[in-house]
Amino acid sequence: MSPAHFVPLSTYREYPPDEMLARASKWRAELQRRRTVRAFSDRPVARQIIEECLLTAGSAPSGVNLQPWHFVVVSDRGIKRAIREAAEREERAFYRGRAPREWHDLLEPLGTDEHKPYLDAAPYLIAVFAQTYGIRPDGSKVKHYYVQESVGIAIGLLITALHHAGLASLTHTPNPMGFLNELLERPAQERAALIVVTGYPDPGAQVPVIAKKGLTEIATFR
Ligand code: IYR
Repeated sequence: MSPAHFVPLSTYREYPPDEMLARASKWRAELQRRRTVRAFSDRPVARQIIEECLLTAGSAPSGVNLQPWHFVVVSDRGIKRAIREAAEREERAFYRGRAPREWHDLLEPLGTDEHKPYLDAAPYLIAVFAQTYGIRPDGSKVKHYYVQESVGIAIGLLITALHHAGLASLTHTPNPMGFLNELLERPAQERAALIVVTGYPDPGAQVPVIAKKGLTEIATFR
């Protein structure tokens, strides 16, 4: 184990309180424009933009900084098609019976179904894998801590970065997702968390009318 090594915090920036509030409000408005999109254009997007957003995601805090994630960026048409076919197979079973009634009813207003054309239309599918443990160069295992929390935070940063860059995204969760390990050749210690579909929205994209909870519903101040 290497000893702790510290340097001064040089990246922090303080703003006057009124500027802080203005920044917080502006950022809220910016992020409240983000919508989950389910209709994508096939317009290409430069890979470098995705790379920048992935590095943002990779800056997320994680349990003992073990960074228990791996992102597989799929732009290959054949692999996208294979993912679509496998996802639609699972989704068909889900929508035609596997989904409990209650879940089915909740999905109704979102208008989702077993058809996932965006999986081969969008220029990028980013499959996010959570590493339940790591492997040292000598082959021994390293336990990872707070894997789901860490990966969830990284995904949050990823969709924020994509939105900020001007791309639309969809956090897609085919159920179950085991097929992704096989198609994307990921090892057994990795579990697919979800697929982030990203690109330009289809010009005719529509989104469901939904509401977000207000502050008093989501927060308590004591
Ligand atoms: N995986 C399905 C169903 C679905 C589940 C949840 I939770 C959603 O928020 C939306 C959809 C699908 O992608 O259609």
